[in-house]
Amino acid sequence: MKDVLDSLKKAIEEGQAKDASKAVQAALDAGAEPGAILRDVMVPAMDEVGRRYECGDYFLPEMLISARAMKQALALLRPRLVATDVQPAGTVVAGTVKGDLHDIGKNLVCMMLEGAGFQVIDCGIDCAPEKFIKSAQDNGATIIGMSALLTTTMPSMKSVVDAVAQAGLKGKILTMIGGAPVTQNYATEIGADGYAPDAASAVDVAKKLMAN
Ligand code: B1M
Repeated sequence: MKDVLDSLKKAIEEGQAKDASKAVQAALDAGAEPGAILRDVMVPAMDEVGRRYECGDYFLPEMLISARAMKQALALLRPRLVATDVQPAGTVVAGTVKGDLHDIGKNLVCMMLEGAGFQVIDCGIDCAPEKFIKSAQDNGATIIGMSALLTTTMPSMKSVVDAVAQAGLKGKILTMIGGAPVTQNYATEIGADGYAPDAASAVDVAKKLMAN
């Protein structure tokens, strides 16, 4: 099993999409738990890609092909992470904020929420405040979940929180934020209702918000 997981990590780091998918399938066939494959192998592989980019070993194209390998491998895990027979726990509109194109973390959060029985409306990437709000209103959502991976796009989260208040929806539509540079302090500072550091805790936070 260790060989398979090592080859999965290497395939994502090196952007070998076919090898990554084969390795995920092999790991699943060998009985590996989908959440553990994700947490212990695939997410650390993307962290390594970020580290290589930061120190100049990788450039944008390498990051892109690693992201493509990650996405294809994730597609194989998706059916195992998303339950189908759970009562709807609430509706969440989720998206990556304006100016930001990173969507792997956001997609994972969507999958985990769906797996926990939430109906998830995915607004995609580069999502403007009006789009978040319109989608929440159109779909009767209780929570807007925002993801940002860039320090430069974090302020877009405040724009959404402010737009919810300006639309007179504060308390009716709750806001929840996450993403690598985002912190609980930042959530408190901008008046977001919730913050989660990872996809698994995003489910706990969404459940807490629904219970309030
Ligand atoms: Co970009 N990028 N990138 N990138 N990229 C980072 C984020 C960076 C940290 C790399 C680095 O320098 N080490 C850096 C940001 C620096 C900063 O702002 N502090 C960076 C940069 C600089 C850039 C560009 C500006 C590069 C350039 O053009 N010169 C550019 C910006 C484009 C834009 O958005 N406008 C850019 C572009 C890209 C690609 C397109 C090539 C690609 C994204 C492809 C895609 O997503 N489809 C990419 C990638 C792949 C990365 C890294 C390597 C990996 C991100 C990732 O997918 N991580 C990243 C380095 C890193 O993060 N280590 C990097 C795996 C994912 C599972 O984790 O998204 O953190 P993450 O999600 C986690 C949690 O954060 C949390 O749960 C998830 C799962 O546990 N979470 C939430 C996320 N959203 C949440 C929402 C919630 C709750 C929890 O509630 C709603």
